[in-house]
Amino acid sequence: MGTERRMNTLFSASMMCADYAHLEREIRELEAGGVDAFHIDIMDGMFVPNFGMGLHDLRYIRTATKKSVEAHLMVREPRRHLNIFVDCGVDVLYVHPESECHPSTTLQAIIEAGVTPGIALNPGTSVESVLELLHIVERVLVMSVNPGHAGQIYLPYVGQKISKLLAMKAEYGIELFWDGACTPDKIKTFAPMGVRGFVLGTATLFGHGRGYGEILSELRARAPR
Ligand code: S6P
Ligand code: MG
Repeated sequence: MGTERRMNTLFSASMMCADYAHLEREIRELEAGGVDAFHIDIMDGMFVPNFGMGLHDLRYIRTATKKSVEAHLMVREPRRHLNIFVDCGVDVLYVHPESECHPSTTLQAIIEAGVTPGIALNPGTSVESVLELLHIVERVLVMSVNPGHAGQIYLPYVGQKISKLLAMKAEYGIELFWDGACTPDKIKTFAPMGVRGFVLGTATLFGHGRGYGEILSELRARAPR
């Protein structure tokens, strides 16, 4: 890892945590604060026990920003609905391998649609169980909380999986992203080790009574630029 080119760290805003009374203002302030991407959590109440953001939210955010928009699909059989998300103009699609009988077919469809393919790994999903998929994805989103809710506590055993993936990322040509309970101390530790990006929710970005620019500047000061 020491010899590889250092890449700037990417920060995504988990829009499920935004203030919906002022969504446009939130988007403007996040952009002005220097956020790199907007993270949209889509849930179906089946794959995870919750309902996240809706298509109206996604379409609005897509039209309101030129920054990258990533959809994290926590739904059963996402291949059935891929066209909807592709038509929304998302830049990145994350799917959970366990949500499909044939996740490689789904990932291939994402690639053919011209969208960046990613897999999201639940805390209980091993690297070994998705090894073949690492050949075809560009991104791996490691979840350090069980999927479905913001504001959860970091599950420490996920750190071993991150370390394992960091050691494999050059061989497979993948970039690692982290979703769930991303605190400043985790970012400070793992960004220099090679985790490319972090999804920021309540742990760091939202609801702290501080400007997004101030928070993001502090994070960037601790991460590769
Ligand atoms: C969880 C979802 C995440 C959360 C994010 C919230 O199912 O995929 O993207 O929205 O983790 O961040 P935090 O800091 O509240 O855990
Ligand atoms: Mg997410």
